[in-house]
Amino acid sequence: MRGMLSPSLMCADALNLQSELEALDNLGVDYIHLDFMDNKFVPNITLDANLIKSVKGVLKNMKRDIHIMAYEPVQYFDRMDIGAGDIVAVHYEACPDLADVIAEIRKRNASPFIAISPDTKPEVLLDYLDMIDGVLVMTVYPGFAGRPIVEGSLEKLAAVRRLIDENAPGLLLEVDGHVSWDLCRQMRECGADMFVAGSSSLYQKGLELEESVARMNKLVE
Ligand code: S6P
Ligand code: MG
Repeated sequence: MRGMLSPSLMCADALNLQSELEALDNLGVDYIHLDFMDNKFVPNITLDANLIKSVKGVLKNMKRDIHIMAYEPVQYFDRMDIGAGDIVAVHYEACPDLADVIAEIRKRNASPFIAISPDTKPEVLLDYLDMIDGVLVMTVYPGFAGRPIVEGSLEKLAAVRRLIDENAPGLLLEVDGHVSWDLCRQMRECGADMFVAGSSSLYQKGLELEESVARMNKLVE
């Protein structure tokens, strides 16, 4: 499978979100990465649930890739209008009732992913692999853009890929955090399928979106 981009909307120009979304959609980008935070699981707030819902009305081909960094995520699902075509990643560390949360995502015909923070071991995924469609590996500590990659993240990405291939082949592997121009090819070689592009690549100042999307597609192809 070719590598797919998921540009992070929290890194785009906040005053021009609609035109940013339309531009990405017209360039054939597969996903738009939508970060939701509750200021509890992580010490920050970014995109709000109503905005995440509104994004749906603008997209033609691009799909929503919703990354929920919050406790008790189910309470937000209706407000985000989660449904068919959406990826919804919820954090292992935030959900003691993970199997129930995954079932709620399935009930809405969306695709459940489990997100794991840098300090969480890949083996925790084993109990859930048959319930999900993918894994999101955080290679920075969640909460903010522009953070440095956590040491050992490439090895961890490769370990998650092996775990998937041995136990549930076909699941998607998404990498989120410092997916830079320098690192994205190595992340691809470690087995990532989806690449969250933020301030380390597509949203660096002064770059032209069309050229940057083409460049990144080439690096992760
Ligand atoms: C961070 C969030 C991420 C960021 C992304 C930004 O908590 O989940 O999706 O938006 O990491 O990219 P970068 O290149 O600035 O790390
Ligand atoms: Mg994210």
